[in-house]
Amino acid sequence: MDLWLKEMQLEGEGVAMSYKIKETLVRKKTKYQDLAIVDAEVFGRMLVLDGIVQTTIKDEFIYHEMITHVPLFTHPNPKKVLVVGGGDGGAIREILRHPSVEKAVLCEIDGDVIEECKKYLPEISHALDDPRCEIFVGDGIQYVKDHKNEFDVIIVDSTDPFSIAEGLFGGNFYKDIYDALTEDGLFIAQTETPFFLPDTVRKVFNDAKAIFPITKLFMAGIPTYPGGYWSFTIGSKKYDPSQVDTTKIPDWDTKYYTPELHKAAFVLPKYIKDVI
Ligand code: AG3
Repeated sequence: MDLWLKEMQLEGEGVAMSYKIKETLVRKKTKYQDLAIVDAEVFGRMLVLDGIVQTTIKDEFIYHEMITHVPLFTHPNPKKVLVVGGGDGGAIREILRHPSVEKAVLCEIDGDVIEECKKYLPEISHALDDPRCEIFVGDGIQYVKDHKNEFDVIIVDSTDPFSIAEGLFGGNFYKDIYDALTEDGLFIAQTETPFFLPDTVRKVFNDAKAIFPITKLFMAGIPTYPGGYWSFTIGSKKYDPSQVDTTKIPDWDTKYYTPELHKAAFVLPKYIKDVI
């Protein structure tokens, strides 16, 4: 019997994506959500929260490289970085490749995500054990409110804007993020699919724009996310992420990010320019 995971990519609106599954490694109800780690035929092990694929062994490099290296190579000397969400540890792994980073704090609301990813997705989560990584299990909104003028870069690696992640999208949270950043800091958030959710992308972008002097959106192609083409929004106090000096960025052993692509990712198709 074949086992398939069917993700409703657009709840109630008739779009789904299916993956043939070889094995279910863990499935449980945590305090906050339904958590599964499964082994899929094509994408390898994947983390699934409330039925939504969050990250997979095969394509995680795209999301994690872009959500970290774009902001961290925009800031000239990022020392202290905060990740809100991101309990799988993929963003932390990429952040800690930056030699200037002294401390990377992970604030994840669901401790079970961290524990299960440590157990079943070590390729993604291994940097969570690095001494420069500090883990805080708790509410990101409260954590950001409690820390002022402290982080050079804040990365919002959240689930979709429903349920526990709803408060991580929008003006109130971005205002607290602004205050938690140092005077030349910047933040980045994963901001969904402009193709399927134009209103969400528009609102989030404009909320950030009302608070940050420089606000930019870039795109990356991610096969397991709805529409296959995903947006990220950066709000920055001083440095323009789309105007980096690419000659100053080292050519690392990455699989998606390159200095050239850093700039190119901000060149948007017309329908997306029209969304924001
Ligand atoms: N964070 C989830 C991105 C949103 C995915 N949404 C979706 N597939 N509908 C990724 C976690 C990786 N650290």
